[in-house]
Amino acid sequence: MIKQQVGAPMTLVVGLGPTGLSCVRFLAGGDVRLAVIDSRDHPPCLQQLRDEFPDVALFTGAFEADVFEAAERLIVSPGVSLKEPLIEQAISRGIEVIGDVELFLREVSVPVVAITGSNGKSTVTTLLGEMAKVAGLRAGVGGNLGTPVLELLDEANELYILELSSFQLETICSLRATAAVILNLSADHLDRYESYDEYVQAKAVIYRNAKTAIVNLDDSAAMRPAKNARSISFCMQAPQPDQYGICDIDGVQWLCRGEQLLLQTSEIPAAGKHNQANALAALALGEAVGLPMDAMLLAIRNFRGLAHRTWFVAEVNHVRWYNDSKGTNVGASIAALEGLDMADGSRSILIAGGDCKGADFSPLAALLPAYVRALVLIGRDASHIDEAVDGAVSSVSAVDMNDAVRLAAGLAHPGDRVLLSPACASFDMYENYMQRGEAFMEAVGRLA
Ligand code: UMA
Ligand code: ADP
Repeated sequence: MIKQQVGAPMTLVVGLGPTGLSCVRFLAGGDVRLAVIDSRDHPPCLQQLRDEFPDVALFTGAFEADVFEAAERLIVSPGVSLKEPLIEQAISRGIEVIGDVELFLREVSVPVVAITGSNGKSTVTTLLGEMAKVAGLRAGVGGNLGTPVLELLDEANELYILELSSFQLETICSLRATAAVILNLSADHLDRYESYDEYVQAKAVIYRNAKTAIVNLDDSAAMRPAKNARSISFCMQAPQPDQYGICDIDGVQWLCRGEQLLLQTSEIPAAGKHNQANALAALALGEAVGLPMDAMLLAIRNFRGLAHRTWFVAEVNHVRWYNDSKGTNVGASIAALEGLDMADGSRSILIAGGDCKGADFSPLAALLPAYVRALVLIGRDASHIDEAVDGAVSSVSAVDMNDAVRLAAGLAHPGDRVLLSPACASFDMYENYMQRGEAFMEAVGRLA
């Protein structure tokens, strides 16, 4: 535990992960006195702070009341809940409590695209970034995707494309997005929110003051644009004029805008129907910021999707293996199962389980008999899934990923898919979803 003198009033950066460090880098050198606090004993960016800012006061190991009481402003990282008692007390004292995205928004005058939703955020953010690149626009792309927004600041940027989590949306007040979208809504982070409605309310902030709201017509919960905003809609059916959707022409499926046929769905390299929805959302966002259609369509044709998201790994003995380790909530795993379904009688073996974040698995359990031949359970909260499934499909438990892959290989029939889409976070077994996905792909590699 590191403790220093609290001293005179200061701006307190709460959290010393990449976000906290980006805030210190941004604020240091200005006329504010800075301090940093993190409840972890060894926060990830401790050494960088020490090296770059040896004079900034640092408190680690616990949140101490006297440090918060000395603060005249808090910059709170997304991993820290605003319901932390000392943060609640600061809010009731009336001091400013904001996050890194708010600091960023106060600096930026070029258009900002803001992307949230329970699933598909990283995919749509990256795809829109590719569209901008093909169109010759210089865009800063990041946020919850990985690069903290303050690290994107560059006067040469003509556009910012930001993935924003519900946590980040809780600490902003200056967002006036040129285009904003809530891609979809399904339960997540119920270990941090008291109710699903509270989580939805956090997301709804993204449409506030948006110039154009992009609306998913298939997700009634996600349709909450501000009353006066211009909107562009998308859906997975034949669209109305000025909407994006999917048309069936003589058995061939097309992405279209109204009656204008844009691209056959078979030309989209990213696997699964949910990636067709992601392409439609990106097209609508791109239109709202004036990207040319040709550039957007070329980017879709060249975009294979992101690693660990319904990512085709290999075909072994006529069974196709998919890594969807980023399927970390129930909605994502449902989309992956539905999205990969071939409607040809083949089935999926689903590998699921991990850290469940307080999730209710009943919507997934209800769907399993339609898509899943058998379930292979991994991780700490496997029993929660097993209880929800209650024998509706057969399930086996695996001790680790190698065991899960071995069991799944034994259960699959020729023509089936094996899908790692855990519907859970990875932190009980791995450092992150990437490490989990790599472990899966290595185990599949050994099979092959
Ligand atoms: N933590 C503490 N004590 C502290 C501060 C943090 O225990 O004092 C813990 C938190 O509980 C959390 C972890 O440390 O689990 C990281 O928190 P952080 O605020 O330091 O986060 P960063 O490492 O800066 O990363 C954050 C986002 N993380 C979270 O929102 C938890 C990253 O999203 C994001 O890429 C990064 O900022 C840049 O914007 C990750 C994420 O998991 C990918 N996001 C969630 C999701 O996508 O579901 C919302
Ligand atoms: P996020 O950044 O919101 O977590 P990603 O683009 O990383 O979203 O995708 C995470 C997972 O969400 C994917 O692995 C897939 O299972 C699921 N997914 C992707 N796009 C969609 C969508 N449009 N609707 C529902 N689920 C999706």
